[in-house]
Amino acid sequence: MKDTTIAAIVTPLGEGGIGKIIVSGPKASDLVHTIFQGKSIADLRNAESKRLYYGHIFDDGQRLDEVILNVVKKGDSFTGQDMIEVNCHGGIRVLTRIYECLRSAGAESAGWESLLAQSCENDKMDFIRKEAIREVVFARTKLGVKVLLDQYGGALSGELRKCLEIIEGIRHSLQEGDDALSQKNGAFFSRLAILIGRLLETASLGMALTVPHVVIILGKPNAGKSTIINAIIGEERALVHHEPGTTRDYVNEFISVDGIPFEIVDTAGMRNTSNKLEAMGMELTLEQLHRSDKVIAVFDNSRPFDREDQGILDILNSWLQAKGCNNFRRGGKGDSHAILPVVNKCDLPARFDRHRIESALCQSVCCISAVNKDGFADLYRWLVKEFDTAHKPLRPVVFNKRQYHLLAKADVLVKQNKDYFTAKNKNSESLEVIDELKDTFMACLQGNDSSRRKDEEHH
Ligand SMILES: Nc1nc2c(ncn2[C@@H]2O[C@H](COP(=O)(O)OP(=O)(O)OP(=O)(O)O)[C@@H](O)[C@H]2O)c(=O)[nH]1
Ligand SMILES: [Mg+2]
Repeated sequence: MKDTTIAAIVTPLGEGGIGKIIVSGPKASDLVHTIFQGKSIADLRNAESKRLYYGHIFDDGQRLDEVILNVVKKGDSFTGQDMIEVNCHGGIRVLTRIYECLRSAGAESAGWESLLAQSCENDKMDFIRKEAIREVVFARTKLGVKVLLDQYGGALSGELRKCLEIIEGIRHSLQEGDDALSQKNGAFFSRLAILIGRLLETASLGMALTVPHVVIILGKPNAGKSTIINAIIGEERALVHHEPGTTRDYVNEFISVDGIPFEIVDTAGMRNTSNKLEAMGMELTLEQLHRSDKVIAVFDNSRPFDREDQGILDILNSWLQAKGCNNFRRGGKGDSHAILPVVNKCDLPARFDRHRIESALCQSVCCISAVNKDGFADLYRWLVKEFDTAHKPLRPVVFNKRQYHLLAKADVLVKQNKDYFTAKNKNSESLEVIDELKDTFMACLQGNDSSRRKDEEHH
């Protein structure tokens, strides 16, 4: 890839004032030179770094657009290659025509993320910083942007480097072979364990910022699920009707609570039915439930607990069991993060026995009135209670599964080998463990093929 010159459209393809294509690679100037006529420069290959050049792009003698080029030479550019930004007019036609010209001139077409890959390849940034800046583009909340920019700035990478320094310290004292150092090693190991532990604790926040938790609204027909999603979103998004069985298709929207993004899904009510369309809606509900991280289970205060409500409890029970094997997101803090029982229509006289739900789910219910928009503060508090939502500038935060798994692996290695290292007899196996720890941290910092693939799967 080092010899390739790539061209990437870096502004969204659509209508807008300006469009930008970045050409990056050893032949950037040669390539752009063939299609550019500058006002103040005859040969673009003589251009100075970090300067703007005004001119026109030509295709077969035909003027395509007026442009401003930003020329950045290898030593100054973020990709670590010669780079030319072509700033042209916005709009799909203009941008794609210039892009085609660049390709005909010999540039290889690439997505904007390839520029980040080039930057990583040329050691302009480490893999974690690259992951962070890539995620900034997808961030849905201000908090997400702040936390990710901190990681782009090097907060997490810096912490991992600290861990690597500690590991090298342990290696050094092992190689010295001095027994007095075993105490020192113990202290090193404790410090390492603390650093890793702290990082792992940040993962639930970081991962929820990059991959929003899916929250499903589940309940029997007519419990008020669609009224609830409308109240949360603040607009009449889902159809509300007094007849049970109104919602057939599911409705999903993104919301932000204290800076944490959530995808919230309204579903068809669950009950026994002979209506084919309603049954199909319920199939969709189960599919959505399958991919959910959290459930708002809605019960109707104006009606007694019935078989349909029992049906909801049964579904929740199977869902919890199915989720049990993969509940790291909830950090092992129990299931109170996963299900929120909500009793809706609390503006009406109570005919529902809420204690039944409380004893079945071992959790107190949240009473709301969706039509009056009452009681939602508790619901929002529940959504974010597992997260530390205060932004602490420059705090290292783990923000994807790849990083989480590698750090979890390092955590296990440290915990398993702590006593072994502080014992007096050392042998070559100790050094092997040190090497493995180092490899794990390096993989986290620099990425490797298999972990990259895993990371790319989640988008
Ligand atoms: N009094 C009162 N009525 C409510 C409340 N929430 C919803 N309703 C009414 O309950 C009826 C059903 O509301 P929906 O939001 O359509 O219920 P749903 O759970 O989405 O129903 P399905 O889509 O059929 O499963 C409507 O007539 C709503 O106006 C509430 O808090 N208080
Ligand atoms: Mg509905």
